[in-house]
Amino acid sequence: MRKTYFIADLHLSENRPHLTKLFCDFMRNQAPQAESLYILGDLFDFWIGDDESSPLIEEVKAEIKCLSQQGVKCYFQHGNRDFLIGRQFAQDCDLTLLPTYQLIDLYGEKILLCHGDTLCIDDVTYQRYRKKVHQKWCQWLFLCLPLKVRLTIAEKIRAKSQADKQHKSTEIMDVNPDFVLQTFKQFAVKKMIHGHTHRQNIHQIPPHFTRIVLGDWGETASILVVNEQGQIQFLTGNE
Ligand code: LP5
Ligand code: MN
Repeated sequence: MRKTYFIADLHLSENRPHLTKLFCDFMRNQAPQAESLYILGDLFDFWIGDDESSPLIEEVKAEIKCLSQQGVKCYFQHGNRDFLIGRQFAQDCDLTLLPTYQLIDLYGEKILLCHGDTLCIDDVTYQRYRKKVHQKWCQWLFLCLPLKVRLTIAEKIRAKSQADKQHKSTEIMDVNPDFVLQTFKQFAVKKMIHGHTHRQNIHQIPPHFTRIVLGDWGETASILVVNEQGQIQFLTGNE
């Protein structure tokens, strides 16, 4: 049966090699059964430019390229940690980059895809920061800096973010329900899939909306499967 996989928030890094193993296992054993794979952001723990290379980065690129070559169409939407993934990375592994909001036709059903951070509008300090780092000139300037300097800046941002998060409530760091409703209406859809909040769930929202939240990867993988009959299932990678 035809099916499509969705994943997000793997946060791959050299510090957590078991995540890379989970990813490689998924890409080799499960992903080839799908017709498309959507990665909805935060594949990497952070990304400071396509010119960075490491054994982890090369391994991930090779896995995606190998999957693409098997005929599985691979798509990527930026997360708040890897929004600097660019055309070079995508080209290196035959990945199609998607905009912040993407509508897809999934077996006859219109679905909205996004990372999820843009739905968290109550997190005012984050949204203010996001607006700044999404400015083209700011990104261009950052990418002109030597890798070592970029890494230092990224570490500073990560530390500040960690510190700030201690003072934010879980509600503030979740999606804003009114804004979610507004987004459903704006895109004229009844179903959306996103990640970011790490709160894997399927929310039925009256009168007829469905918000599917992808889980993050940790002890196990978190994979959403939708088949051609519209059946939805979460897998952990151990199936
Ligand atoms: O990802 P998570 O869940 O930990 O936190 C997010 C929000 N934090 C972030 C920051 C990322 O974690 C780290 C990104 C590293 C990017 C590397 C490249 C950067 C280049 C930029 C140049 C163009 O996204 C967090 C949310 C949380 O999700 C829940 O939604 O709350 O947001 C914050 O905590 C943001 C802070 O409130 C504000 C941060 C201001 C940082 C300013 C740093 C200044 C230092 C500059 C040094 C030169
Ligand atoms: Mn995120």
